Amino acid sequence: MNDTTTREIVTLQSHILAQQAKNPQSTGTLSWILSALSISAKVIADHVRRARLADVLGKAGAENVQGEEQQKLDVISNDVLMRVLGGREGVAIVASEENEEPVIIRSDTEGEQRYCVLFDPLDGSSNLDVCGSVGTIFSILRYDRRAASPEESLLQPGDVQVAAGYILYGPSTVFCLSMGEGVDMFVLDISVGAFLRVEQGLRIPTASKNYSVNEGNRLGFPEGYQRYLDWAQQNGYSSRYAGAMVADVHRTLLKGGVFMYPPTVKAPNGKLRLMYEANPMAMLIEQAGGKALAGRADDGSEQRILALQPKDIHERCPVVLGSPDEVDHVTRHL
Ligand code: P6P
Repeated sequence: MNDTTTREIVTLQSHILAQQAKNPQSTGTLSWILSALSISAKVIADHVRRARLADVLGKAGAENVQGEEQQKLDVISNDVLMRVLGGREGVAIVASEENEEPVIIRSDTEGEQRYCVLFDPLDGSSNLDVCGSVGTIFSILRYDRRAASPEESLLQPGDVQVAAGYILYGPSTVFCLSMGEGVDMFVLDISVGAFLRVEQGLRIPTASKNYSVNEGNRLGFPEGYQRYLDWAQQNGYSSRYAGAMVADVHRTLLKGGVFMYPPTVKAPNGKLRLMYEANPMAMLIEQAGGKALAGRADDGSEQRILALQPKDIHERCPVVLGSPDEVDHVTRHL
């Protein structure tokens, strides 16, 4: 048989169910949450594709918790995720970059495992006006009923994420997912309305001579990062930067290299948020064989992003992630 007949067609839905079947104790609650993210992604992808035509682009007039002007599509994407996830029994809490406070959906004190879903509904949305790639980033944690408050149950380190991933709205709509056993990649086939699996067990290249950082902030970087950039440019590295984390991380995952958002004068802890940007991306990169650091810890050791203990759901952290050899080249200079 030729490979078109042997190469099975696996949808995201059947992939999720196959993962569930591996765990006899599984109740299917997590599968329902992941399918809610899939449906949300299809709806958001349609809005993004038609944004200019629907004249939805432009400022919504409001600001989010980060003081960033909200694009109308930020609001729409946030609403879609809130509504679709809110309808899933297994969701206890939803936390979004766009909402100051988490939304408590169900806070019963006993019963089956429920989950917390954290997300950046439309990351890089400023790219929308220029038809640049944007994305949704999500992180799923177990709801901890023993926590002092529902908000407290969100403050778990990235190492205990149950699943994480992103959807990239670009020339095609790509859904990258990890449930703790590697990284799988799906592309939306709009003719059938399903995400089809195109990569299973994705591995990031060990090394690749390119880096991704906003060099406009270079003079505000700590010296070690500036020394790294000097070294990279003396060693023939090329630079790629889309200005949307999902696009930059997706390229790094597929092609290798290193993506960084170091501390800057304006953002001493970096600009990216730990809970719903750095942690989910760090899980994917480590699951694909890469490294994901927040720079160096106080004792000089490498600080894994996934080991950070969060203190606030909107806190920020520096990010250096990508191919293991390329992350090592950065940390060697820090
Ligand atoms: P800068 C988009 O606003 C975002 O949150 C990330 O998606 C992206 O990596 C970063 O900020 C870009 O920030 O300062 O380079 O424009």
